[in-house]
Amino acid sequence: MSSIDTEQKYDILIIGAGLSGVCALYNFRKRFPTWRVGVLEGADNVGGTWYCNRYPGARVDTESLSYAYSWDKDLLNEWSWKDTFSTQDDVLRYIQHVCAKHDLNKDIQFNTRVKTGRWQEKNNTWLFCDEKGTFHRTRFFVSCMGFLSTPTLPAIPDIEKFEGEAFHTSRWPKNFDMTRGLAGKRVGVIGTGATGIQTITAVSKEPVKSLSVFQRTANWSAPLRNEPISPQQMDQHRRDYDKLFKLCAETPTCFMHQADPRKSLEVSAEERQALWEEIYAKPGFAKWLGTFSDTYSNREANKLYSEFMASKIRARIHDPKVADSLIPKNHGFGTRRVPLESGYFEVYNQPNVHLVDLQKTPIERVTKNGIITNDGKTHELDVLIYATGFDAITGAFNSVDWQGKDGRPLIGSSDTEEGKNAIWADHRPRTYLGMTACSMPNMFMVLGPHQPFGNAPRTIEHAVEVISELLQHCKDNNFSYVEPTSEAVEAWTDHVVECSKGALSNEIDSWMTGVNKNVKGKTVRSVARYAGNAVEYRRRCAESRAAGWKGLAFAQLSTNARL
Ligand code: NA7
Repeated sequence: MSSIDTEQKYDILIIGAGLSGVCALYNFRKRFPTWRVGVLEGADNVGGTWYCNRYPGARVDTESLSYAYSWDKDLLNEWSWKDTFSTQDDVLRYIQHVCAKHDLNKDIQFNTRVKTGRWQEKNNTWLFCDEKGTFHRTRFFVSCMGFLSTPTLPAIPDIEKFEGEAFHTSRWPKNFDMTRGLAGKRVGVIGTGATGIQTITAVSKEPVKSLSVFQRTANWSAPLRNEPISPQQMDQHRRDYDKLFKLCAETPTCFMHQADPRKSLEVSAEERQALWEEIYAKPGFAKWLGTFSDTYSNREANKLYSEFMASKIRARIHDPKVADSLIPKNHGFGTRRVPLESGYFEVYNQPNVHLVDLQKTPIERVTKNGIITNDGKTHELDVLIYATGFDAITGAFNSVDWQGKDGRPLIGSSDTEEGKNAIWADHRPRTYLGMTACSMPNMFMVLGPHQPFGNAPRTIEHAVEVISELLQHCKDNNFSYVEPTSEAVEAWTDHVVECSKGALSNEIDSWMTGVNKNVKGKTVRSVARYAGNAVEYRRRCAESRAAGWKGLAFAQLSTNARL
């Protein structure tokens, strides 16, 4: 039997069944009832990020209320969030409930990881092959692969030699019994980003013999201030959902927090302090996003706010030397994604917790029973947890072998012949509206590079809506081909770069600026996300649509038959 006989056929194929894929599946199925819509998912269940990241203490630091799908009106009326900021298992339970309620799983093929994607010029289709060798042919495909879904291990010599238990936070072993697995053990955690901070706080509460935290870069972090939501409060919240979603649609990052329009240095020191104290006492990202409007573009303003935050950290740690190590020196507050914490800094007051400041004593190598730092010290460990982050933004794309139009690879390093021809040479995305790319016809991206990141479900819903409209346009006109023009891609990519100018975050290495020293070829900063605000982004998408999808080229196949 040839592959043609066995291949599965779709009109729209979605890759990934996390928050994006579930939203896309529901909406496409509803809008295109006669089309074959399917999803391929590598894991054995839905949930994506919220399925994989089962590490202890995992919690969303966006308000749960604004983390729901706004189109599921019944569920908004029925569903009760337990916490202002939900635990990982509650968010996962929510996604699984949405899928069960709308019978979505029947169109999702689990345990199916895509390995190759080939553009087929002769009939305007994509042909995918999964790890098991099954072929999937589709007219359109929608990437819902997530921008933080490909974990990276640290590039440290000899990590394979460790003989204790070792795992990445986003590959936390299923059914790991925290107490039995950690009690009396010498535990090490590498990484102090949002994940590390949640993990370290949770592990410190277990009866571990010792907890050693290996910190390469200190991160600013501020209190989450989670509270339970009572049934009475939930009743009120349900009545306010429309107002809440409207507010999120008006803010720059779709969160419910707005910057104070004043500039830091326009007000007196007392007024500054008053606002900072007010937002510091609030839950969630208020202290990141609710401060003075110039905090992340004006160096002096950022320095003042960072000093305020540093004083808050110092006040919580007994040992001033440890406090000093925990306060970032080389980047200001808010210029990287701010992890929110619940008692993180107090962890370092415990006698069994040791901070290993890798700025002072870098890791030399891993041994079978621990980590050696360059001061010659061996940190003996039974369990080693890698909270070392992700090959962000382009990582999920990079795990598939692509041949776009004319056989072009999607990602490559420009120091190789093949890489020079790559569509995103040197991991630098070039997109139109963050949803489409040249030489990748009929591909659409949800949470793709150059989209505004922020409150994920809000951004996802908008992207799915735009892609639905675009697919409707293709359907109405019998278009079997859509690709952005190179002019539109150049102009959009230039605009994305332009928007990021002046932002202090742009001067700092982080996953948001495309740097990950554990990934070959990701050492130079790039602009990974749209830093113009989400309102402007939506306006530009609407403008393209109103102008007959300006920036996109369409074509009909001479025989536009079903696949
Ligand atoms: P992050 O924010 O990328 O953090 C990864 C952490 O791991 C960070 O502290 C890194 O230090 C550290 N790291 C990475 N590689 C090494 C090596 N080789 N040696 C020592 N330390 C290392 O990932 P998270 O999972 O915490 O969060 C990702 C996002 O998920 C988060 O922003 C939320 O939006 C959800 P570095 O700072 O690079 O020096």
